[in-house]
Amino acid sequence: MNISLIEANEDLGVNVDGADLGPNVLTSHFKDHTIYKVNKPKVKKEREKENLAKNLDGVNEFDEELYNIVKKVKNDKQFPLTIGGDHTIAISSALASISVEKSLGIIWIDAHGDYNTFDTTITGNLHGLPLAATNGLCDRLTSFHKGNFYKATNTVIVGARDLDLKEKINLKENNVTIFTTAEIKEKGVQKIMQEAFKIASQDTNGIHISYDLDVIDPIIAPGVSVPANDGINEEEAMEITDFLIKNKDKIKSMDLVEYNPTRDKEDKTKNIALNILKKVIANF
Ligand SMILES: [Mn+2]
Repeated sequence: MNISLIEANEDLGVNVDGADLGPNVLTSHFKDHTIYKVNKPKVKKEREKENLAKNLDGVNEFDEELYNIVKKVKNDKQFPLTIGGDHTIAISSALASISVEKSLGIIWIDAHGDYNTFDTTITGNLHGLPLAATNGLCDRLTSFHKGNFYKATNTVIVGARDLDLKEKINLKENNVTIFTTAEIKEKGVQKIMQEAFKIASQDTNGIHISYDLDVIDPIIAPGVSVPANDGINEEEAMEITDFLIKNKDKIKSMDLVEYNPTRDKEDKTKNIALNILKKVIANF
């Protein structure tokens, strides 16, 4: 299938700067592909501790523009591969895809749950909310979206190991499936991904994949904004990628997010991200 790359140059969802600089570094290696760009609005980043919806207007302005581009790519019968950026960019890439496909499941490959709501967030950094937003639990982040949301019962997190207390309650109450990093180590990538695909595709028209680089261990991929120790290794990251390729018929859209070049060491994270992208672009 023809892939369109979309640079989601955004870091307003997180306190740490620099995730907006990642996409362009990565897409510069794929210049013979169609590349769209969405840049973050020129606003001053809100950082006040007591503000529990930091940069809400900026994130919304950005996401609405990205939503329209991903929708256009889908309607042009191209495959949207959105490259972030902090993970708030997936609110719009995922919802744009389901607005065209009508019914989809979602697999969120991430060390974090990203399943806080405005009622449970402790930091007010909005990149802790996007998965809940795709499930329709954060109205203030999805006003541009008309149509179905992702059902929690078709929502799967793969690689979780750093969940907030109240976020855990949200996940449990909504029946989101979680596969931890420990379960990947114990059962292997194949088994976990097979199970994840089964749950996400149950009674849907396909799957949106959102791949956060912080699922990988920060010793080998330090270039992310919020690293979490004891992650998956490079082999496992590539095994996940190979699984996606083998099952590409079910996949309707994908993100690769959170590469932060200002945090990287010796281009380690960049090289892993490029290997994932090269494989996906060559094989989808
Ligand atoms: Mn994330």
